[in-house]
Amino acid sequence: MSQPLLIWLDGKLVPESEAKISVFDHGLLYGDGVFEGIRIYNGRVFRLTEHLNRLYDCAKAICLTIPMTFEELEKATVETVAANNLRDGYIRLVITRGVGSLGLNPYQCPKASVIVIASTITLYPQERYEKGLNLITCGTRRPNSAALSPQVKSLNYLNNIMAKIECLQAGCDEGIMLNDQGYVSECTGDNVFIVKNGKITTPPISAGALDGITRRAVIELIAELGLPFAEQNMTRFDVYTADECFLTGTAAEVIAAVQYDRRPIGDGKPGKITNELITRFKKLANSTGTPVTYA
Ligand code: PXG
Repeated sequence: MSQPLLIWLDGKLVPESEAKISVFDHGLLYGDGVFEGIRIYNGRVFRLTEHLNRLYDCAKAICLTIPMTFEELEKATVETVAANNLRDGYIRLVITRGVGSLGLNPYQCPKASVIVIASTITLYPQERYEKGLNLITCGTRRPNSAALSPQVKSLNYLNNIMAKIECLQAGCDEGIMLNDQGYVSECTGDNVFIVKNGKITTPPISAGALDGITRRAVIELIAELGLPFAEQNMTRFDVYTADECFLTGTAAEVIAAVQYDRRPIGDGKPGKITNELITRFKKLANSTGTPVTYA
């Protein structure tokens, strides 16, 4: 049996069996809160500052005060990783609106709750990292930014979950979500890139894609390689006719997609540029980041 996890909950590390929140927490009642997913590679937290910046921005956008300073939360995150002795793993930061009365009013919730879970995550089977993913087009669309900004990593992921159900019911691994105009936006928890005639393209953030931190890292790697790149609107046709396709995300990392709506992408195998970026991303992830001091 592995050791029970130690969870950071409102200022204390507690065993997972004691890490409980109230049924009156608005995070549960209304999905009112924000979260982050962060990876630990080789004893270092990858792009911690960027993840925390995004978390604080998302909290600000929904008028949620995180009851800890940036530095305190940074310290709590690294301490939780160390307490669980994780060299490689996955951190879930969750900020809930906190306990309040029944009724939407968030101002009835005096204090937000802070949860830090350090554990592991496996998004796709290992075989898929070698052979690539099968994608479909999801009927469920990304929300219009006038309804809810797709930049907010909120605790309300129902539209992504509905899209994921569509993928799984179709016997596929993942799916492309379109925006309300019908342009490709992203996948259910990953950003999407295509390669055509040596040029790499990804939808702009304005297409409803999350400003993914793995996406940013991969864009930096593309620049280092000196490859042609553009953020531009793309349609399903562009993906059908691409030479290569790959997805990026903290949980997914960098992974090839080889089939889309039952059509092979390129020759149906992970492409050369995709494989190069996967190798370079692994190198970057394993050699940079905030070091964790273990006991
Ligand atoms: N798009 C969406 C909608 C996301 O939720 C990404 C893209 C990739 O962003 P990063 O910054 O991670 O490169 C995400 C983040 C999961 C899971 O369990 C997925 C994410 C976060 C947490 C959990 O599938 N994806």
